[in-house]
Amino acid sequence: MTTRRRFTLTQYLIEQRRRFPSASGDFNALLLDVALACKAIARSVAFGELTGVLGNPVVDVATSLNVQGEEQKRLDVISNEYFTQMTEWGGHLAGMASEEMDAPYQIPETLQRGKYLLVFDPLDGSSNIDVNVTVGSLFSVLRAPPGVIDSGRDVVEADFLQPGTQQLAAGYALYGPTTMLVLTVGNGVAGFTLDPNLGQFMLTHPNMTVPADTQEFAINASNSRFWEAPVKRYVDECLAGKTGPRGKDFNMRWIASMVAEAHRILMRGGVFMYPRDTKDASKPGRLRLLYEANPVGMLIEQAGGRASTGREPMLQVKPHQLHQRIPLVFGSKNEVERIERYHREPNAYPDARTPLFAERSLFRD
Ligand code: AFP
Repeated sequence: MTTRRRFTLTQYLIEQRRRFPSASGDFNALLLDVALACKAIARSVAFGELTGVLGNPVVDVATSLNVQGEEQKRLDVISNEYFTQMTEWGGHLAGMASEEMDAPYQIPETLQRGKYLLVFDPLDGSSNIDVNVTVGSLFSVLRAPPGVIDSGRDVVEADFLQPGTQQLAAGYALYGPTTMLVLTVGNGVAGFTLDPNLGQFMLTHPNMTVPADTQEFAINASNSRFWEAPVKRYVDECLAGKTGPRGKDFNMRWIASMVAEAHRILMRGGVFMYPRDTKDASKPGRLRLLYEANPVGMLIEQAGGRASTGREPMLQVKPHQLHQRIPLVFGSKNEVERIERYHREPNAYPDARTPLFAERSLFRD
């Protein structure tokens, strides 16, 4: 059997770099450092409890709550350290920001600073770690503002507050039955599978695209009583299946690891919703804009899908805070556009609770 020659991540990046003849190679080197961090995290995830990284931090960890006020699992902390340690020394970064760090991370003054910003969620889906369900890492590369590059000054929060359209690259690592890296550098989406024997990410999915239609939706249905009318309308119509206005049956999934949901949608279509709800008025959504919604948004749109807040395209949102949350809907283009349309017609839903459409009877009860 002739073994099919596969591209490595390095070869793919070199191919992509041909579009920029004057490129220095810094961008590719940064992405390879990110890939190394993901390989290190994959190893820690794979060893799990064998190395005692699961469960909550031991009491000697100074702060076991992250900026979101959520319990930090030890693997969250380790994953964050892998990202900073593997990428800070290469001289490509002006600074970093992470879900696990309150303030932007400064490149040590002993190291050279570069022209890019790295934004990441080192371990997404961490509530699944202890039950051995797929988790992932998310990352996004931005260009540092000119003032930062020219002066070499420390980065500040404002440097990161760029809309998703400004992303130069975005991707995720998926720590599942296989470890994968899915990446866009602005020219489509490519998927790589980690070859454990080589320790290399091999190109296995060269041109990932999201089907425009689907019969599969993902949402945490336990929040349904908090949803806004357009989301309730959309989900009710999916649940009505063939008997309802959609005229076809739908399937539902909820893994509670957005990276895993995003990968399923990239592979076979679907729609993911974590909408604004009334559960906690202080939170306009659960997902974070800069290091979850934007990288996934870039990947999905590069693959021909659509990413939205439900009311506006995700990548056009102007961030106002490093850790801000945002309502998130992404996936098959035609489904996301339908959900957006429902948000433009909030009163169009013939909801049984609305007196106008309540059950009518000739005989008043
Ligand atoms: P954790 O990283 O805290 O587990 O959150 C994961 C996540 O941000 C996203 O990956 C999931 O889709 C979503 O939260 C799950 O939220 P629920 O636990 O409310 O279903």
